[in-house]
Amino acid sequence: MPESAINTTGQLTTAELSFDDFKKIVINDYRIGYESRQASLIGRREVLTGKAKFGIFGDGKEVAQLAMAKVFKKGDWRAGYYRDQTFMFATGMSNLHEFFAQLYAYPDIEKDPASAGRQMNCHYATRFVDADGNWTNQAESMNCSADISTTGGHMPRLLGLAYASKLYRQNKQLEYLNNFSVKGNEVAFGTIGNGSTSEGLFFETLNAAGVLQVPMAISVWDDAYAISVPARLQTTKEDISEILKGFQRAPGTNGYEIFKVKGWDYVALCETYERAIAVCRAEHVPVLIHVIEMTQPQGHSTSGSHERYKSKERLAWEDEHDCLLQMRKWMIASAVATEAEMDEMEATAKKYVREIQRQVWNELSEEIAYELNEASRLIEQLARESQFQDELLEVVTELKECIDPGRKDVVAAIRKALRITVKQPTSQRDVLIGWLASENVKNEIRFNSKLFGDTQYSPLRVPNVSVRYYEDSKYIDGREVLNACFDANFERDKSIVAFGEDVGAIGDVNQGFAGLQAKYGDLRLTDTGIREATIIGQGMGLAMRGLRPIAEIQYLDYLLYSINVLSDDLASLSYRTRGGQKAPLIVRTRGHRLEGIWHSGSPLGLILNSMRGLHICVPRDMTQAAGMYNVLLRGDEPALVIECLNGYRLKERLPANVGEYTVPLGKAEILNQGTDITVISYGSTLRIVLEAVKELEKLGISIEVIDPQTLYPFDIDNVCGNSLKKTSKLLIVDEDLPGAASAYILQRVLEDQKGYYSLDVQPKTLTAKAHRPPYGSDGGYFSKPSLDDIIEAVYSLMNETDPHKYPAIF
Ligand SMILES: Cc1ncc(C[n+]2csc(CCOP(=O)(O)OP(=O)(O)O)c2C)c(N)n1
Ligand SMILES: [Mg+2]
Repeated sequence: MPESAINTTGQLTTAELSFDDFKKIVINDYRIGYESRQASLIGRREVLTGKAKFGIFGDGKEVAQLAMAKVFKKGDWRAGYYRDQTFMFATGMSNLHEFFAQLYAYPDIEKDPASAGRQMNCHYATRFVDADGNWTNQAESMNCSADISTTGGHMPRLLGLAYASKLYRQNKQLEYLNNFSVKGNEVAFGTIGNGSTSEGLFFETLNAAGVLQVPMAISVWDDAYAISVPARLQTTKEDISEILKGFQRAPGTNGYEIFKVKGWDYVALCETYERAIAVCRAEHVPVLIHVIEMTQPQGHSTSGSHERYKSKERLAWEDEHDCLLQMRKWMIASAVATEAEMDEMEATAKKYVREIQRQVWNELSEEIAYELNEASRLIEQLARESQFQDELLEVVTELKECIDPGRKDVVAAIRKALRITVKQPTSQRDVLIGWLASENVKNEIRFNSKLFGDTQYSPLRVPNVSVRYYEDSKYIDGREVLNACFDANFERDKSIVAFGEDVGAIGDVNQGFAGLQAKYGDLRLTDTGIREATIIGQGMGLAMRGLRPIAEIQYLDYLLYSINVLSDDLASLSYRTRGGQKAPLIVRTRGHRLEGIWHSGSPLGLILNSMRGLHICVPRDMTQAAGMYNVLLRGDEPALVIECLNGYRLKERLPANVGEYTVPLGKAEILNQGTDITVISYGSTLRIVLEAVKELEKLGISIEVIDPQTLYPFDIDNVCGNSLKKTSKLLIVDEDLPGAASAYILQRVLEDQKGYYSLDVQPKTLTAKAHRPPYGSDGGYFSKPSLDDIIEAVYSLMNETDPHKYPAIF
């Protein structure tokens, strides 16, 4: 092999490389690969013996990852999947300690910085947000966006990570953000399994990156299987790079550079990655490296054995083409090392990995043993003075007999002891209660914290600024209020960008961004293809790299096409890294009061149930919406803002401080004071509820109308619950399905805010019908809550409490 084939990760230039240096590099590579293999083998055993729950490993994929690591530089990014441990070790973004800590679900960011024990094993992430919420210097580090388990689900994020480099290179106004980019010279590396290229997200990303021409390098690890399903049933022609040939760029066209290389050929892999990444980095051309003939020495995961579905011939072929075996053979044949030297290196590596595995296991076991002993001691003390001594001692015995005990066993034992002694309060029992409370605090941090970043930069901590008007402030179209708000924010903060379908040239279909592309350029306000999932991914990647994106989904109903990215990736990011990563993406869309099955516009139940981890804003008009954008653009947490589609042309007064004033998240507002019934609604239905106020007054009924303004967070100050203390009656008006967003609101008000205790009559929800509304105004009237429905619903609650005063209407 020519020496120049090996990139030296910048330590030496190829010209300087002596054969000895070259040997050292290759031997070091092999050692990393071999240690990684040992980690896979030991990891699987740890699962089979019950110390870990589940194992999925990168065996059979080692050599390609060694080659990929050579061209991965500081400032670069990875968005990949669960096979990449060798790459993570070779780049130094992870190590064996962290590998085992995650396998054992070690709930500690020092031990498992990727997820603090929250993610299954081999789900990688580097931490780029510190404990105070500050960004670390991404240009100075190698960066790994946090993996998710859904295969192919990371591809949209990869697009955004790559797109950030394009903006950093082309938009000179961003040079001040040099903590995030080295002048746009970074590459975003993606990895994906052959089977997962069947996912729509893969193809959507592929096309978008080809259009955008971003420095994105996708490696397809092709082991010819996706669990048991062979390539024949996955991929046309059984060959992903073959069928993607139309993406290959040609003179005068955009497109990709596509490479195909065998996963056991170290030399060819090193050459291929060097060539591929050079063009990707320099020219901002996306590349696809199809790595074929990979294997799975231990099968797919610990869930089953591949002997069930692979033929004897295939298994024999895999044995022979094991990438490390092939690399070893080549090293010996090329005089890089002798067989004896290899044997010795392997024996040392084996021992080394074993030692680390034991060390990590022991550390975790000792922590738990300490807590277990403490709990046992406290329960034993309680037993001494208790009439339930035998039962309590049995709890201790059971606890001590646990094989590989966990924190759940410790806490469960204490809770059981407290149940046993519930009727015998003693001071010792109080000690136990106190100890449990302090353990609960720790366990909450370990297992339940950081759904949101919740740092000093949280949008909930953005200082309040009241809206101001000039005496002669004009009434203008609602969309112009928004437009002025965006204009002021784009002027203030150069890192804000907005993109989506029809967002650029025409300034969105309702003209909120009108004229702004002409003013700020097409790098900041940008049209995209019809590709909702990757619009969100594009925004997520940008937001992770220090930009302030507003990703627009044209209408709320189309949000479904991006819900996997919003739910799996964006909403879980803070939680799954325990605050180690953030993506303050603002998703802008419009909905409500629409007509037509795919334009019905209010699936809030779906949103609330799938996107915990995003703030959900439902402004009733554009003034409120603008105030929310002013908050969100100054905070660092992701949010969805749903504007009222039927509000863009309604007249609103232009605030004097349109880019400054805030509408705080979670602050409900009473829009009409009343005494008889509390009516909670949001978005466009509020206008109808307010119309109903007058009609109801004629009927002698006074309603208190509350707009929560944001559904997450929901009414932090208990405005709704307090209102019920006065009215004792509750109606929720919602144009979502029965039992959807209205059920969420009920839970919040009745349970969290204890509104139940104020009620005189059963609470009521008035919602749309269970089907989607048909097209046409009549269809809307008979499907969504109308003025008449609202009046009658309120009236029937009054009728229920006082039928004499309020006889039934019909
Ligand atoms: C969206 C989604 N569908 C299904 C699964 C279940 N699943 C996990 S791994 C896997 C096979 C993936 O095969 P491939 O992409 O070829 O990667 P490999 O494991 O072979 O490296 C499947 C179906 C999943 N995790 N996510
Ligand atoms: Mg596969």
